Amino acid sequence: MSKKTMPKNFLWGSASAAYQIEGAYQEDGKGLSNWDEFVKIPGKTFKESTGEVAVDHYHRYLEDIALMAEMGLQTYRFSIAWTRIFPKGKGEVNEAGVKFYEAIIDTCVQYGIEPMITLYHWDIPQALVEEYGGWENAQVVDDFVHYATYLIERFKEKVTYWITLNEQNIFTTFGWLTAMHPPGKFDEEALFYKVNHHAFLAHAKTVCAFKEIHPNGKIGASFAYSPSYALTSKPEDAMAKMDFDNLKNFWWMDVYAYGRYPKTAYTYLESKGVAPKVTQEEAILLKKAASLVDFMGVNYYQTTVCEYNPLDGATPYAQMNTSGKKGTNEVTGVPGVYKNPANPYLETTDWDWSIDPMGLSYACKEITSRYALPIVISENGLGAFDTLTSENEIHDPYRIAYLEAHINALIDASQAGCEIWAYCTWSFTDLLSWLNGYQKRYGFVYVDRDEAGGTMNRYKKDSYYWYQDVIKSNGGSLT
Ligand code: GCO
Repeated sequence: MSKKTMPKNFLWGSASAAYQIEGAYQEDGKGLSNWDEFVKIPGKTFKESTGEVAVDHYHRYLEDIALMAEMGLQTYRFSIAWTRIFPKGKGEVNEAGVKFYEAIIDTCVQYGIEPMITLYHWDIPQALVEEYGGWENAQVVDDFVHYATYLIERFKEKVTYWITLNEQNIFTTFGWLTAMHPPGKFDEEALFYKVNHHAFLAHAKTVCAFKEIHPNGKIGASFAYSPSYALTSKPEDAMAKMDFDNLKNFWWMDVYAYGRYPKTAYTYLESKGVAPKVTQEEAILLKKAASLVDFMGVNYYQTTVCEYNPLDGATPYAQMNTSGKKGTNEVTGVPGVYKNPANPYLETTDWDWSIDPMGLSYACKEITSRYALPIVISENGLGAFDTLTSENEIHDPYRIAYLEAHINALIDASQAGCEIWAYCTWSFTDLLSWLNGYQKRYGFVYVDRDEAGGTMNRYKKDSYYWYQDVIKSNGGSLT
């Protein structure tokens, strides 16, 4: 048995997102979001699955949080649906929506679970998309800040940890480059960088306002960080890795932590005519927010391999494997810069995501030495097919093995000097996978439902009891 544990105040948690769990998509005054509309387009999601009912958390949150408490969970990260608070994105507050989240927060607090709020997990009010194009228009910045500051004011007494944007790199890549998420645009590179610039400004203004309203609170963004490795020691591959990092990782993390874009990536994008314009006032705002941010939120799932890409046509904006059939991923890359082949040393999930526990340690060390910021692992987990036995049990040794290896890597990073505040697994209950329906399961708690529906009954998986021991022993129970 390992004697290695995490520091005393460390928080063991789990995470979710509103659209993926709540359902009740038109209840109690909720407005429609971009996702409520997008899933209606045939062929966009697995078997046309939607979050209209999701796993019915809206009506079962008491049961779900009681399960968290019984497990001993120390923090619960969840997102707020903007459309429940401001159904049209701005204007009148929908008190029923606020009350729903207040009840979640109060229930967590009563059980001694630290609530952690994500302000934006991809569901922008459709009204703002129709009025001015949503994230494509700079108007979104003030509407977002208005929504965010309303919630910070309202919940500042009860909630310490706040995340501005979840995986800005993913929702913008899928929204404007690969057409897999709303608004479903393909290869709109200039727009992609513009949208990101607006998102950075919304994040930055929120961080600055937060520090005025809630000086003792902690705030950061959650980035989907996929550290990169060079395929070989060929200098061309090393350069491909560096260019990839600047374009695909530091482009976001440098703005959150330093308040500026990486220079060489910016110059390259400028030469292509797609770099975002940055005014002097914006540059000051981004710098100020970077000096105030408390932590780097990291969603960690996998690492990426980089290889030099002569102009031989790797698909710049490849579609992801959404079939759950291994080996169907396309190779992505930017001709002349890099491409991302599979890692010959790593196993993959059924959805072709590489499994790399050491990559989590790598991610933490890179952030610590590059930014000297504390880290919140806001997501990490394994999407897999699970089976409910006739005794209503779920044996998921693969999930336990995955999490155990990743937590061991996290402890290594902590002992190497990284300041890690929390670890949230993805996810607590099974939930809707945006593109993969209900078949791709991440939870400690199995939900009896598939694309056609189900009883919605909850069943504890083997991993539920396993994580309970991990929490109780602060990591000391790991082998
Ligand atoms: C999926 C994804 C998501 C994300 C999460 C990102 O299968 O749909 O894995 O569940 O991990 O929403 O923040």
